[in-house]
Amino acid sequence: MESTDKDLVTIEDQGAVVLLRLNRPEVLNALNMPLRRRLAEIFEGFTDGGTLRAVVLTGDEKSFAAGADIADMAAIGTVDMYLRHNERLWEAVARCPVPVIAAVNGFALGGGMELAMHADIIIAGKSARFGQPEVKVGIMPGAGGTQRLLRAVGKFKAMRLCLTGEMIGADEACAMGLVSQVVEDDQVLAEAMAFAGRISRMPAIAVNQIKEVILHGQDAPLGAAMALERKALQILFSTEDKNEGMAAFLEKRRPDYTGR
Ligand code: CO8
Repeated sequence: MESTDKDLVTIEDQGAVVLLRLNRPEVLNALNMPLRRRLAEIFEGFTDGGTLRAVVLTGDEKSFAAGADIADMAAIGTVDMYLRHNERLWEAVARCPVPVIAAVNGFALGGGMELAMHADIIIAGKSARFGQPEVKVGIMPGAGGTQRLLRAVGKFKAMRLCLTGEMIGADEACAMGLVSQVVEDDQVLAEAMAFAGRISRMPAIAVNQIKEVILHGQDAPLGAAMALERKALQILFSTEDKNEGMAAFLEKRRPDYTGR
């Protein structure tokens, strides 16, 4: 049977957690336009307030994603690149209201590393390889590979990776702040799903507020970011889950959260 754009990302809906797998193994999950459009379409469908609590995004055992599809970019010029409005597709992933966990085995390069950096948590296998090799093909990162990376690891590490295009291993990526946790290669998905499961049992509005405040706060001046944090905390004082969480603690029982 002929594959369609729908097959480029497979979806396992497990209720509270949705698992998305990039599915172009023949090119190490290189991100062509149909795949990125499909990913954006899926992420646009994610809203809070329903049953969804976390998203796990993965590739396969050989590659998370080896970057934007070079064959797809080789022949296009500035106007075509502009008219693609790639930023709109990436924005859909960035705006996901619930935590996104990237489960990375193998290569996370170029646009693939940028996609991983759109996630809130990155869990990597020991053999995973990270890099921004765009400079080696005459371009540069364009979906956060300079800016999200800068914020994650600081100027000097970001410069090293972007200017040389060299790949680094998972342990080094973790040490520099690019990865949340390194596990055995065959444990990556299980660990990411377990992590998503843990988050899904937390009070949902608190989880969403934490994500929002960390992401918006990192780009704001400290005073404004602290005010944002304070306001978000104050909002949580009117949730049912705050009452339930504190009551459960005082009554020495497990909380039963409703997400309200
Ligand atoms: N694009 C297209 N095809 C690719 C890509 C890619 N990024 N990566 C791998 N492939 C293909 C190969 O061409 C090959 O296809 P074929 O079998 O038909 O020859 C197949 O995948 C397997 O790859 P290799 O044979 O090269 O496998 P190796 O294990 O020898 O090497 C590497 C693996 C090191 C990952 C190597 O494939 C490689 O260097 N790939 C390119 C990595 C790269 O440069 N990525 C950055 C691309 S540029 C980018 O991401 C720009 C982002 C800009 C922002 C986003 C806006 C769109």
